[in-house]
Amino acid sequence: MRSFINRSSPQEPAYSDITPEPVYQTRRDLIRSLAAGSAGVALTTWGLREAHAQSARPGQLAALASGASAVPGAMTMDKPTSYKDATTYNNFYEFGTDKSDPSKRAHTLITQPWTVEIEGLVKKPGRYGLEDLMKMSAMEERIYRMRCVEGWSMVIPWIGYSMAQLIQRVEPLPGAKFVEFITQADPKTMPGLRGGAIDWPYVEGLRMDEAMHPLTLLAFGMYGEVMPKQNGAPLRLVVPWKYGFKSGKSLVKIRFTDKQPVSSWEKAAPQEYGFYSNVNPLVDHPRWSQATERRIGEDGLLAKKRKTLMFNGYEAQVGQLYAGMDLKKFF
Ligand SMILES: Nc1nc2c(c(=O)[nH]1)N[C@H]1C(S)=C(S)[C@@H](COP(=O)(O)O)O[C@H]1N2
Ligand SMILES: [Mo]
Repeated sequence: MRSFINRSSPQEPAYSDITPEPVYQTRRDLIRSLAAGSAGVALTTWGLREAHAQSARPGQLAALASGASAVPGAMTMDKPTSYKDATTYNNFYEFGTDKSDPSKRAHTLITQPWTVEIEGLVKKPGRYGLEDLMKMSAMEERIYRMRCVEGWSMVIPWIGYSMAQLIQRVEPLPGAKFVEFITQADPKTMPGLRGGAIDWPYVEGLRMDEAMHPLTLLAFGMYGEVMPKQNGAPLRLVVPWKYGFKSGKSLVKIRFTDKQPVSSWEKAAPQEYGFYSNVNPLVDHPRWSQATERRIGEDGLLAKKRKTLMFNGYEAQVGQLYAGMDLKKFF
């Protein structure tokens, strides 16, 4: 196995030792709120959340970065997207295909109680409750660039822990080569399920080494509060070097397999969406270029498009996962 797995060994300093007080406080509030069963309840006022987004400017980020996450690449210096944009411009087809649908309709999602079924090639399969999952590892704040296949991007301060922590706990068997992530599909609370754009439930997949990479995050919150429903409450995947759709929301099942999973988008349009879906400015989508992107919040008349970076700017961290692969073939 790769050496980065050792990074999450138990002798790591406690989160409270390496974390500036405000961030530590935020996490404590988050955990307390979730433990009290009030998932979905905003922990701070709208104004404070905006202040959080505003305060994460480069000067202050340096201080934050040294404490919030020890994972290389986990704290981008880019200015976070406003909370408002991040929670009102969403893709969550279970609630409709319009960007504004999830913020209007996802309130019907029921996140309590919530269990995640772990199954397949793993020593410790079973149903894991949300609280148990939350306590499996110390959480930290990560500020990630996110890039949608449609050509827009955001910068989001997530709260969670590396997916590797969960994977190690459930002990995959040697035959497990891939991990499948499955979203809840409840027609009673998810009106978008009537739409036939994709087969439900929403499925995503990663190769085992991708899932184990420390940047791959199991996220329970963002902007210092529990995950808003439209962003994938109560827990979701976040894979910052891949197009946004690889980051499945509202997960209910995690399956370890020996076969490459077929993701929902691949199934719907295999010529447009491959299994890997790494952010790659050199490989165009069949219907548009992937060379540039529009950063949400910078879309004034004078705003220039940004150049999309290889692996969304995480090449130093993840490039070695794809060494020797033809990325035009494995797109
Ligand atoms: N279950 C589910 N997960 C999903 C989607 C979806 O439609 N359903 N959309 C994906 C896409 S295309 C993107 S760009 C991101 C958007 O995440 P955000 O709304 O938190 O920015 O979620 C991804 N995860
Ligand atoms: Mo997307």
